[in-house]
Amino acid sequence: MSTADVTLDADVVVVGAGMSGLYALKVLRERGLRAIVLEKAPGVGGTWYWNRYPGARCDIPSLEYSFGFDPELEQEWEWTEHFASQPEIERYLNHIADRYDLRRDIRLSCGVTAATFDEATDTWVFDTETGERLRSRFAIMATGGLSAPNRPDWPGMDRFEGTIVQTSLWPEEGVELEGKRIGIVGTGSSGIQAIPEIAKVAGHLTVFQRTAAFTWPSQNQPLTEAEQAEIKAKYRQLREEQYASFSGTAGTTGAVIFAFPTDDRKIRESTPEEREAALEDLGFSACRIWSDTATDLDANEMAVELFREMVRRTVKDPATAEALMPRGYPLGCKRPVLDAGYFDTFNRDNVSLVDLQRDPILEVTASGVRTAQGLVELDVLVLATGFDAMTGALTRIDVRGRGGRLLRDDWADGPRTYLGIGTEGYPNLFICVGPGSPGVLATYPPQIELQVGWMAEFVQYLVDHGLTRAEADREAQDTWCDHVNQVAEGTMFTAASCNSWYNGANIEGKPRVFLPYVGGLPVYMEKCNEVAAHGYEGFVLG
Ligand code: N01
Repeated sequence: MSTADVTLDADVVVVGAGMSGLYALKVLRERGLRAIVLEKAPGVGGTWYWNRYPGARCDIPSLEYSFGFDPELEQEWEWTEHFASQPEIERYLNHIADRYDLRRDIRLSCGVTAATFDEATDTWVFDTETGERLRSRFAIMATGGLSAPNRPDWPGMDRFEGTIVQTSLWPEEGVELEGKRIGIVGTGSSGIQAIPEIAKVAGHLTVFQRTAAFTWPSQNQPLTEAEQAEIKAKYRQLREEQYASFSGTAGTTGAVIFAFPTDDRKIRESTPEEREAALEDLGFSACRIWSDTATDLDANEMAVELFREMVRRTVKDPATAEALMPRGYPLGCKRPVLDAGYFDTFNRDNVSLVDLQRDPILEVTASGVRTAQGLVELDVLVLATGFDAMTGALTRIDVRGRGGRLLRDDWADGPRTYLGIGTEGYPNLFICVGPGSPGVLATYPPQIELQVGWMAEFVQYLVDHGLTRAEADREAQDTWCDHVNQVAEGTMFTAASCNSWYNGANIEGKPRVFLPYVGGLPVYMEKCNEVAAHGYEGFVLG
């Protein structure tokens, strides 16, 4: 079959109907390209479909965690809080699906199991859970950075007679929590958001903590009409600030007092009185104002001590407070967490903490979780144990490229990408917010508009030029990967003591590779635009 004769279901199959997938469909369609979205979930929204656990909410101000592509949409949509809750964001994404008539090209409950590149025709063939098979010229993998759940495998899990539920797969019909004996494992963003909410309804809540976290009070508030109107009046300016900002965030609408260094105050040169004054003024944020903590581990440890002091002052039981104090890794190596009364929750009579570093989980039994110190009887076990981040959603699909090579094998020692978008050996396949792009380090909606917009333009360029194949060049890919590593070097992200999902350390056996591009969104897009301006330099076109 010649490449011209092949019958295509679409020019582009987009895998995933989260923010990236919805936006991809919209922009591809506007360019006259036929796109079909395949989505595993029965609803749109991606992460905001699956993560509907109590307390789920975004940690980016709502007026910024939203799309800027249509001023009318921006003006008509009303956010009710500074930090939007999961139901509100899910409603927003459903609104987008309806407002732009996207649903007719989205197939729900249609998870992709395999994607195979057919070299004879330069097309991708997709196999789905429904048995449906689709063929397209291009593949856009909008599979998400934090969408492949990490499920621990303790002995006896299948024997548990209660309910086991993951925060990242929370059922639409909810989970009966009222008055129950509940255990929760995991104290990252998901666990820290869920714990105060679950504690309010649980008979008893046991928190199983492996690593104490850094978390700051979000100080979330309802968004007043006046506040919202003020932002909306200057929305264009705000968006431009977002696109030009390192992290895609202008920081103008947050209720949180997120202190960052404003001058050159060094904690190493500070007096105890100055540090105490910072604690009194800024509370948990007192550790964040110093200019020397990002690169100097001793300075960092002094700042961590301020954080620990706040835990000591907040949590009444000294042993619990001690266990909740982060140790052994630097401030700034993990994604900061925002909470609503997290540490105060441990002052409740119905909440207790198990420090897994002293008292590890041995097994799950029919009636609960057994640690070295005994059995904790439970009705519900909640797993807030995170994700196989940035690569898991792709490597869990059988993605086969040229010569039948398997992406999962090619990435066994860590992902290799060009610009986080293309990967050598897999022509015509483009990855959204992938490893080697700012991904999880930059606010998704503005980043998606820029990156997915760039992809759509690339696809159109290929179609307009009658090109049927575009593949990342090996050398360009190597140079990009070296650059990604180089930029991360020397930051707290790559400190030897930093075990995080940013570097794969949270998943047993996953190679330790720092995954996102830490050079910032504007520098990244400048590079992408330069590549485009030079005829998509670094991609082999044919
Ligand atoms: O996942 P995590 P998350 N036994 O990996 C523990 C975004 N997000 O879902 O630190 C015992 O951060 C693990 O322990 P340790 C946000 O970007 C955003 O909470 O590996 N414990 C850790 O405590 C965030 O960073 C929002 O030692 C085990 C926890 O589980 C990212 O998603 C809300 C274990 C996992 O924490 C991931 O957050 C939610 C085991 N076998 C998520 N395995 C907002 O917008 C894992 N753990 C606010």
